[in-house]
Formats: sequence, C-alpha cells, structure tokens
Amino acid sequence: MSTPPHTVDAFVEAFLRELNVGQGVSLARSSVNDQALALARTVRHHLMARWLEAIATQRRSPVKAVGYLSAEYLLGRQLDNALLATDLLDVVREGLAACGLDLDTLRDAELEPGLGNGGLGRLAACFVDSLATMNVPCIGYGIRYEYGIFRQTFVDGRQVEQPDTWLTLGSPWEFPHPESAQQVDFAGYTETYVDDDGQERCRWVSGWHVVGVPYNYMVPGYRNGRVNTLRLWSARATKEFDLEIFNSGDYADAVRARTFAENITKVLYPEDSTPQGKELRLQQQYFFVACSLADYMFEVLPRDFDMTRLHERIVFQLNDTHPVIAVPEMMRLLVDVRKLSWDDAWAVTQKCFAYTCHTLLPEALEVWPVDLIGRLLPRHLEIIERINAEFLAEVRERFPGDELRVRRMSIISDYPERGVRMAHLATVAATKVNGVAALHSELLRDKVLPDFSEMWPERFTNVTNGVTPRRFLKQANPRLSDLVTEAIGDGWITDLDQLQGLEPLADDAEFRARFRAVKRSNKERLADLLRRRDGYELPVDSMLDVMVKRLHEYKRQSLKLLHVVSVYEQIVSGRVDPASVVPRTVVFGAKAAPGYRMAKETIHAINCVSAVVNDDPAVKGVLSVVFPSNYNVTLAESLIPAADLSEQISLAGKEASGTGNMKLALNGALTIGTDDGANVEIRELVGDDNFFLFGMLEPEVATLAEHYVPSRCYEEDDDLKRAIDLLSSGAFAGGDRTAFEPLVSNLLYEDRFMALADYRSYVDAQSRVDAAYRDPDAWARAAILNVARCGFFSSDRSMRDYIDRIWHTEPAPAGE
Ligand code: 26V
Repeated sequence: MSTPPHTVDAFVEAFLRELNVGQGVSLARSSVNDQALALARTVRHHLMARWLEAIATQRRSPVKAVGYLSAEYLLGRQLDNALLATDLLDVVREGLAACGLDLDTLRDAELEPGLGNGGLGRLAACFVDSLATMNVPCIGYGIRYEYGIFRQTFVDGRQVEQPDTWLTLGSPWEFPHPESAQQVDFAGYTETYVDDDGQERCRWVSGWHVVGVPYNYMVPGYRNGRVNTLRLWSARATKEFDLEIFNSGDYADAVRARTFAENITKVLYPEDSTPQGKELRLQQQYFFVACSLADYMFEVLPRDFDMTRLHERIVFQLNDTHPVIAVPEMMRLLVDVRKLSWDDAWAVTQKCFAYTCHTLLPEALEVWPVDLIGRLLPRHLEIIERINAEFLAEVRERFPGDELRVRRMSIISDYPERGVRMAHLATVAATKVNGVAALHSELLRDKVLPDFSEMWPERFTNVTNGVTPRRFLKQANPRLSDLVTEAIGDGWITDLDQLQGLEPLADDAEFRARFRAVKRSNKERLADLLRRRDGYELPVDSMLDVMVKRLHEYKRQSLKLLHVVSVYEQIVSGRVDPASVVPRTVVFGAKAAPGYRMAKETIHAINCVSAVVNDDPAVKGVLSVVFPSNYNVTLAESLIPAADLSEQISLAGKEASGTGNMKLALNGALTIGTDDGANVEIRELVGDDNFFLFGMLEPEVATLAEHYVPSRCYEEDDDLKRAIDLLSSGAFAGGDRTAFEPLVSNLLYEDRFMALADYRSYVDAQSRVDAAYRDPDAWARAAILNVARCGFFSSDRSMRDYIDRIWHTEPAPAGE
C-alpha cells in the first residue's frame, strides 16, 4: 500500500470516490455529514500505509515500547490533527472549494471524542501525540466509551446533563478488530490443583465473562511518517454465552445478557476526583487492563516469548490509580497462565510498571472495598494479599517494632472498612512513582506517601506535565503560529525551546503591534463563534479574562465570582466611576460532576450573576460575564488563543499541576495565579514581572488550616462583605434571598478551600492586572515574553523526561 499523491486533483478524485462508493451518495445529494465522513476517509488514506508499516515493525522489532494505560483519552477533533500531520490543509481546502464545499463547515460537523473528564484525559492525548512525533513506539490502551463526557446544557442557569452520542453518525477515525478480541473473566472462585509436573497450582474458575473488541485509532506523528496506535476496548457478550441461552429457548434473557456485557463500556464516569466505589467502575478498570495486558503479552509479542524478559520489551505507565489492577493481573498471567514461579513473576512485574499520581486530595485516592474485589476478582484479591504480606514483612524488617507504620503503609486498610488502597499497591509495584509538577511531586513524597519515600527514596521522581504545541499552538492559533514562524522559522513545532528566539522581539514595537493584531483577530473569531453558538455579544475591545477548567471547590471559581461581584458592586453603588475601570469580559467554562452539589450551585450563581451584569446599563462596555455551556477541547481551541488573562487560582497545595495554565501562557495570556501546581514553574520561567502572583503559600495554608474562621474575613474586609451581602440580597435572583444560600453559607462557615482568606490578596492582584493592561504596549511585551519562555511546557519535553528518568526506551524510526 502506498500513500496517495499530495495534489488537488488526486484529492478531489479520491474524495468523490469516497462519497460515491463509501457513503453511497452523489455530491449533489450528499449531506454535510456524508461529506465530512468522506473527507475523513480520504484524509486517513494518507496515514494508512505508514500505520500498517509501524504496526508490522512493532511486531518484528525488539525495541522496547511504552504501553500507556489510561481509562481516559480526551482526544478532541481528529480531522484537523490529521490534516496537520499530513500537511494536507491547503490541498484539501482548495479541493473542497473546487467541489463547491467549505472546509470549515465540514470541520464543524465532527463531534469530538470526549473520552475523558479533564486534565488527566487530555494529558494522555498530548502524551501519545508527542511520542508519535518523537518516533517512540507506544501503544495507548484505553476504553471506547459509547457515551463520553456528558453534554452540558443550562436550563434556568442550572446545569442539565445530556448524553454524549458521539458515535451515532459514525466515527470514521476508528477501526474495529473483532478478530483480535480478548476474553475477560469475572467473579467465580479459585481452587488449587496439581498440574502435569506434580506442582500444586492455583486457578480461577470464573462465573461469567465478556469479550473486549479493540478499536484502533491512528496517532500520527507530526510530518515524520510515523503513526502509532491507540487501542480502545469495547465490551461485547460472548458468542458461546449467547448461544447457550438462546438454545435454552430464553431469547429475552439472551438479549438481556448482551446488554449486561455491553454496559461495561457504555459510559464514562463523569466524576473526577471523588471515586464512588461503584462496581461497574471496577469492572471497567479490570476489563480494559485485562484486554490490554493479554493483547501485548500474547498478541504483540511472539507466542513463545520468554516472559522473564518482558521488561525488556514493554513498560506500562499507570495513568493514576485507575489501571492499577493491572499489577495483580500481570502476576496472574505470569504465575497461573505462564507458570512462572511467584518470585520470578514478581521480579518482572516490578520492572514493568511505573505509576503517575495526579492528585493531592486524599478523597481522590481510590480505595476498593475488599469484599467487592473478592466477589468480582477473587484470584486478584489473593494475589494482592500475598503481595501485601510480603511487602509488610519487608517493612517490619526495615523498621522493627513500628506497627503503626505497618498499618499506615499496608495495601489493605482496615478502616472505615477493609479496602485495597490502589495508590499503595501501585507504589509497591512500580519502578518509579511520579508527580506531575515540581511542587506536586514534593508534596506527594512528603505528605501523601511519606512512609514510602522514606523506604524507597530513589523510587520517587517528578515529571512536569506538558501540552502538545501541534494542537494547542499550531492548530488552535494559526495566526500566532504564522507570526512566530515568520520570525524564527518553524522548528518550534517539534522543538518548542526555539520560542526563546522571540525574546528580543518583545522589544520590537512593530512585532508587538502585530502580536496585538493577532490577539484581536482571535477575539473576533471567538466573538463570531459565541454569537452563533450561545447568542453572546463578546466585546472585542475589552480584556478577555478566562477561567476554564472542571468545576471544583479547590479550583475556586467562587473566588473569581466574588471578584466579579465586587467590581459590579463598586460601580452600581457609585463608589467607583465606570469610566475609570478597565473594560473586562470574564469567561467561565466548566462542567460539574452531576452529583457534586456545591459545584452545581456555583454554576447556577455564575449564570445568575452573568444575566444581571450583562443586562445592566450601569456596567455596559465595562464588565460582562459569559459562560458558554459545554466547555470541551473544541471550545478550548477557540477560547485559549483569544485570552488576555489566565485565571489559575486554586488553593496552594491542591492543584497537582494544571495544563490549561500552560496552554494559555503559551498563547500569550498573562497568568494571575497562586503558588500552586505548575504555576510555580511558569512563574519561574516567565519571570515575576510577567505573572500576577497572589495568595497564601502552601505552608501558610497548612498553618491557617488549624484555626481558620472564614466569617472573620467577611467581617474584616468591607469589599468582601459588600460582595457577599449583594450575592445574598436577591439582586441576582429576582429578589430571591435564598437562591445562593447553600453557596454563601458554605463560604462563610466552611470554606474548605479558603477562598475568603485569599480574597484580599486576589482583588489587589486584579488591580495590578488592570494597571498593567492600561499600557497596551507593556502588556504585549509581557505576553510575548510568556510565549517565548514557555517552551519548557511542551509535552515533547515531558516525554523526554519520562524516557530518560523512567522508561529508558529509545526512539525507533518507523520502518526500521
Ligand atoms: C478520578 C476519578 C474518580 C472516579 C471516577 C472517575 C475519575 C476520573 C478521574 C479521576 C482523577 C482525577 C485526577 C485528575 O484529573 N487530576 C488532574 O490531572 C492533571 C494532569 O496531570 C493535572 O494537571 C491536574 O492538576 C489534576 O487535577
């Protein structure tokens, strides 16, 4: 198979053929969806030959690969990415125009695969992009959810969730491979038996099983001819299972059985950070991990591969605790199936896994009830118990007589119920454990897993997150990309440190003017979109102040809202002359977990404030608040390039890293932020003068936590008091004084994340922002320096760090 020619004529011919033969319609009678599907199929032909080559090479070559295990991949739209990787954009635009079609219309027809909740899933997508671009062999393993993250709508300002039916019109980017299906067992019991050579062994007699069908996605490297694979598993009922029940005559039961099996990959859990301990979630985790390990160990590797050398061929990266059940699964495959001794199997297993932790919130660490694991995965529970027994023996040997420590470190907790602490299991099994930003890795070592880091200090490391410059600069911000490329060439696309070459241009008045023109035109593009999409009128002359991320109390959208209410209150009360205020448009984008009450109350409050503020002539042209619904990767790609100010205002010590902070800074937004997550490194790199720091530092937070009384902040700060009083007055709720009661009481009497404690420092920092924005030239200079100094935050650099410090893999040019 060869790659088709890069010419307009060849494209048009191939596109029309896809439309006629693939979709079965003529151009004249085709719908936009027909056209979009045919276009996707035409483009993917350009990647196909390379892909097949890479897959064949992977099987032949002895080069070590990365198996990225992640329950989430937040991919975003595929078409643009494929056009970029294949350098087909101009050919396609021209070819479509020749057919009387518009590329942008077809682009908009694509529904993004939203197979993730937020940062963690998007990070996985950035990482596989970088590995392909860096020519590193990697298979991304995950779950093909039939329904991804819910579509958010607002009804009377409140969030209402709609199912995400991304597959209904067909997904041209996936390739099912039913012939490579894997069987996955559940439940039943274990028994011992004596095998052929007289050895007593254990086996698992399962209660029921399903099959996993892989769907392959192409992960193209940037113009390097490499295409890696993302393999997402979908659950089906087994044929035998079906047949048995069909034969017994109970047709309805047979159909029900099928639904039961297919439920496993039906829907992405929209919770991020508070695990619910739901059985189906554990089924999902085991399902995809069992499929993935069997796939690599028994399908990708030769059948007779010597498993004591497995670590020479693969390292599985555990993206948070979600795939950690892979550890006992690998032990089961090696000991029960491949008949290795326990010690040999454990020696290999310990070399095959590395673990990334993505949180600092204790409630986000998964603990599965022992009863549940015992019921669903009885063999795995036995294996976990043995791993734990041997591990605790090691702890007792190292720290004799320290039984408190033994209890703290145990993989199995006793309280509040017997549970398997997945983070402990991961840490015990992994070669390396990493946090996702410098501060986070430090806190992970010293506060979350201190006993472990004392025992194995060399096991702990940091890899600061990164984002792919292909999607988040080149693709999302073509105007800035062109300006940058004109100035320093296009090497930055795969070597983001080259952005440093822009530094001198920050002092060039003409370059600054052009930079400002780019920002403005990005705002106009966003204004067009929000007008069509949400009916908002975005004032393109004002400062665009952007807070986009999941809704969480620790991220403190409520603090941003208090600032908005303060500014509004000062103007309407006449204490501040609107003519003296720097015009701002505040943009929120956030989904709340459907069961997270306070998060949903916050959304409601933001929408209510927005409605009143936007409608009040007293602040017209000075303050507006927009909250487009359904923030997702596609919307991010339009919002981020237009932003002037990036809000990164989590309570210090709570945001593991953040990656939106990196995307915004890279696109020339200045950050107002706390000393938290990757903000710390952003500020170090861009410099204090080009970053608005505020708020308590992490150690201060820890100290204040011992005696924090939020209502005192309210009593002692007039502006804060006025803002909260206005919120409670009913002014934003048609006179209803109870509308925001839960939110306001929470702030006044609980405030777990200390929004009120940081209020004064935050609004003061916002005044510094206003002052800086008044000087457009100085602002542009600072924004350019942000771009120039953010090369470090490329996910290519993150991948380098993983390779050097954790995986020890090598690039392997495709086809070799
Ligand atoms: C937890 C759970 C719990 C059960 C249901 C589904 C689910 C899904 C995800 C999670 C983990 C949330 C952890 C997470 O997303 N952390 C974020 O990771 C980003 C990438 O490292 C990082 O930038 C953010 O700071 C961090 O909050």
